[in-house]
Amino acid sequence: MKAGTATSCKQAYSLAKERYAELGIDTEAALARLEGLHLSLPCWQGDDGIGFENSGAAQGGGIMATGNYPGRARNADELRSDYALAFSLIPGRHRVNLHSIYAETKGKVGRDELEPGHFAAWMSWARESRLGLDFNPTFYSHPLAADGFTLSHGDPSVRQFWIEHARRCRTIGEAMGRFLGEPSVTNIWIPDGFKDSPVGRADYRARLAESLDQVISEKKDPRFYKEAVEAKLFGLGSESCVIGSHEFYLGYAQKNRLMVCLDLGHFHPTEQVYDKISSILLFNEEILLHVSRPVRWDSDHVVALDPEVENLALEIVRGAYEDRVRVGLDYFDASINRIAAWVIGARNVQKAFLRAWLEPTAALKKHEAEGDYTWRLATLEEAKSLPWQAVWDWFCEKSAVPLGTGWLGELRSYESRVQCGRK
Ligand code: RNT
Ligand code: ZN
Repeated sequence: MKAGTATSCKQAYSLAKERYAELGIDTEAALARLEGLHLSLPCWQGDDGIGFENSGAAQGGGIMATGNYPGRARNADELRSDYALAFSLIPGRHRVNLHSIYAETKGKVGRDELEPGHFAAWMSWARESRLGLDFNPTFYSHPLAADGFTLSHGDPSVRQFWIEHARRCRTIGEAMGRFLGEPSVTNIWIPDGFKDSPVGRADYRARLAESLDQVISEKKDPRFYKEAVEAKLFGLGSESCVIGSHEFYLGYAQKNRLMVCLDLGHFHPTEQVYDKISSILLFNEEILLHVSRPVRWDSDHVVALDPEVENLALEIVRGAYEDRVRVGLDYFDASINRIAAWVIGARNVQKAFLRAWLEPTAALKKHEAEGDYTWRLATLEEAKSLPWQAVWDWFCEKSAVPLGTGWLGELRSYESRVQCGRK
């Protein structure tokens, strides 16, 4: 960056700092909190969710990236290289969210045979790059998931295969956390469901609960391991009934003290996911988020700085839930540069949180409690045009990350040097 830009960025920040101080808001404290926000970036955004398994099974479970932008990562080295560029363009320290199909196995290894060693290169790289790791068993794009059922399957041998897969993934998730010395989150999402209305939904749900009981029966070390279960409203091919519904997993998680994973695309379009947090956290210790942007349906668009995401951040900050919410991103867009998709989405989530930490929450709560809703509305609306962007720019500047769309230059050069050569 040019020296002049750096100076004006600092000056703009000083003015913003004063402006916020007049409202009793400490911008330095907000920046320190932003520094502590570690986002988990989905590996599936880097390669359209295909993975390295080469099982020959078509993509399944309703998971399909659309778009034909060139430069998809085709192997783990390419994916790590792309990730490295993304992390250099996002301020702060973050996490990599892996699925089991990103194992490096040198030859065919079944999902019911996976071991921590198949993720050794990911683990060493994460440690060297000071990144966290999170993990997911993969219950789709596999011949034994082709009929749309896995842990709730009517055939005990199919169920057993998936139970074994999930058990192994828990061991891998724990090994990742142990290797990095902090808890890694393993998240279970299964596609099981019916295109048309089923008659025996209760049987399927009972089988899912039984399978999960077997999956989680082995105790894991909480210093290195956390786990979540992710519900869904509907999917491609499971439009009429999803076995792992929100009620199913909320109950299961509360009974077994697991986290629920709330994906922004997995609820009715008029439901507000942020409104669920303060209820769930009365009864569960933690929540995992899959921040996504559903356009008309669970479309998994790149996260925008939109009201849904702003309200999510505000709700977490207003409830002082920062230590009880893990923030993952979940989308797969193949119509734009895949690295840019990571950068844009992550920076938007960071901006939403920064804006939330710059809100005069205590004063708002006080006036609200006194019934002064006029003050509340006036202040909330004025807060929207406070100079938060100068604080954001300063955060990027301090983190040696390009301001504004400045990162596009580096991205374009990498795209033509590296990504365009991939066929
Ligand atoms: C699918 C879920 C799930 C996946 C990833 C790839 O609807 O959102 O989280 O997106 O596991
Ligand atoms: Zn998700």
